[in-house]
Amino acid sequence: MASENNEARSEEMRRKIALVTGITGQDGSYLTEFLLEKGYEVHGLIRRSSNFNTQRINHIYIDPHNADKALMKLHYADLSDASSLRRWIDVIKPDEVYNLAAQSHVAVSFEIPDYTADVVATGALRLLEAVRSHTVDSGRTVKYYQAGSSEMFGATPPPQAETTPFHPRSPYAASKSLRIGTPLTTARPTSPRRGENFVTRKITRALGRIKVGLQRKLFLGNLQASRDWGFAGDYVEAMWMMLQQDKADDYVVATEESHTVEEFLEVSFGYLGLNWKDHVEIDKRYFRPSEVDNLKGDASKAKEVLGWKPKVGFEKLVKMMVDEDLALAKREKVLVDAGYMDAQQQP
Ligand code: G4F
Repeated sequence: MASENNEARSEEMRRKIALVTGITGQDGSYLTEFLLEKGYEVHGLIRRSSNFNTQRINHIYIDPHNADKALMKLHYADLSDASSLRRWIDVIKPDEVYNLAAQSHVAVSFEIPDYTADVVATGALRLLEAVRSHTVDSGRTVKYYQAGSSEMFGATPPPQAETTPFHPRSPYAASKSLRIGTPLTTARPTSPRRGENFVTRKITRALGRIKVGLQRKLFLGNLQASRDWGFAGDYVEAMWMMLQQDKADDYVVATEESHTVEEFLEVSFGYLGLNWKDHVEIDKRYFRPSEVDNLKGDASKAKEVLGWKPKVGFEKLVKMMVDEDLALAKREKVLVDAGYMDAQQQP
């Protein structure tokens, strides 16, 4: 009896272990910071690439030789490789698995639809099967989080809630819409760590460079698309909250405000005292074969059940991104002026 109690106590005191796919991405990096703060040991699966792709997590990386402090550990694996997924789950024995990995660019998914479906849809299935077979063989319980996407709602008019029918408009959205019995979360996170070819970051990155004189023009596509953009740092908290529930379920995570790309331009350029119309040109290449016009989430369930709410609103988010990208452009300018870096050939 005493030893059973001791075992239960040491289980309670043990660090929780999380496995994160897509750890090098925007959401993966914020989630890892959040989980480390909560005292987790975090394992990330990374894809092999000839260039290092760990820029977003370098600031929290501690060399594994420093064993006591290195609580984030990275392993090579791939959502297209089932055996690597099963192997790492057996080795790591996670309490929680967060599947954030994806070929996540909607426009690119029209160019590489097979690959997108393989990683996003079949990849999720492979990971889930690895988790399922691990739990069957080991008798352990593993909680699993699957990142959905507001793109799944596609052409269905807003507001979009958990019961809203899916109407995907791209290979990416169709791949995310594969339902395999897993609860999903649908959100649209952005931040200063957003990839530079998504519209919000493309705008703030160019704006910083325009402000310091490294660029004059910015080429964009459809400015009337409207999106419910929220801060990725807020959204990862909702992911964690979902896995602390006893029952798995679907949640829409959203700010419940929608803004057009044009509004994003107005707020961001206005913040630096510039008029976007002096710099933005429309390039048909950036229009999509089929567009999602208006996304605006209804997050009442996440608010009620999880007690979650966003802390960063639209204007604050835009300004946060502009501040970071202005600082980045200023550093770039110093290097260019000193001859340590080539000025990118921007119009
Ligand atoms: O920034 P976007 O490329 O992101 P999109 O398509 O909304 O998808 C992102 O959010 C989804 C929901 O969370 C994720 F599932 C997905 O993985 C990704 O993270 O485009 C936003 C809107 C689109 O309507 C697009 O047509 O901006 C419009 N847009 C206008 N000009 C542009 C551009 N998009 C990009 N990427 N580049 C442009 O020049």
